[in-house]
Amino acid sequence: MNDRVSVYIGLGSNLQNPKRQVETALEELAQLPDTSLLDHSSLYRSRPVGPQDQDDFINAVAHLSTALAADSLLDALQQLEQQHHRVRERRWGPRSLDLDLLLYGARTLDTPRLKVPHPESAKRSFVLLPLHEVAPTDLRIPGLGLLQTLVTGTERSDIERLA
Ligand code: A4P
Ligand code: MG
Repeated sequence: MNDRVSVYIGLGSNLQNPKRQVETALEELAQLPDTSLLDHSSLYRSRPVGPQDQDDFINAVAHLSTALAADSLLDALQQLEQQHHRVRERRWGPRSLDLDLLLYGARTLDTPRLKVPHPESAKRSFVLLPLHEVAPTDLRIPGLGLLQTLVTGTERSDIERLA
């Protein structure tokens, strides 16, 4: 058995009952092989980053411990995404769940399939705020700096934590 690695997954949905999508995905992450769900953040409602003609997102971050290699974990995340993409009433419907591998231990990965830390992390309050809820206060994001510092500078007007 490989050593276990501490990983953080960003969850996002803005389609087909987004809250339910995220809550179900958290349960599914807990079932991944050789993996435990250690903790997860609250759910957040956030204004879309990117095209504005779409609904608000529900976002959250999960903290896992896993023995899966990073590419196997990405395979598993993409499988879960596909399960959530099934849109019965509309062919080629848009995606209903996004799972981003934010951090894989303290490692930096840069392959065509996998960039870790997720490159947009530092700019996105919908990543930083839920991550801050579940990560140790001294967490350092490789190449980007201390989470605490990034959180202090983040824009909060477009995001709200749900009860
Ligand atoms: N990939 C590379 N690195 C990673 C990684 N660390 N984790 C590759 C996951 N995937 C990674 O992803 C495209 C490819 O990225 C994958 O095949 C994988 O090999 P995708 O999820 O299929 O495509 P995407 O999500 O449309 O693109 P992208 O660039 O991942 O978009 P983002 O960055 O995920 O942004 N606004 C709010 N408020 N909340 C959101 O959650 N999300 C997005 C999507 C835009 N605006 C948002 C939100
Ligand atoms: Mg993505």
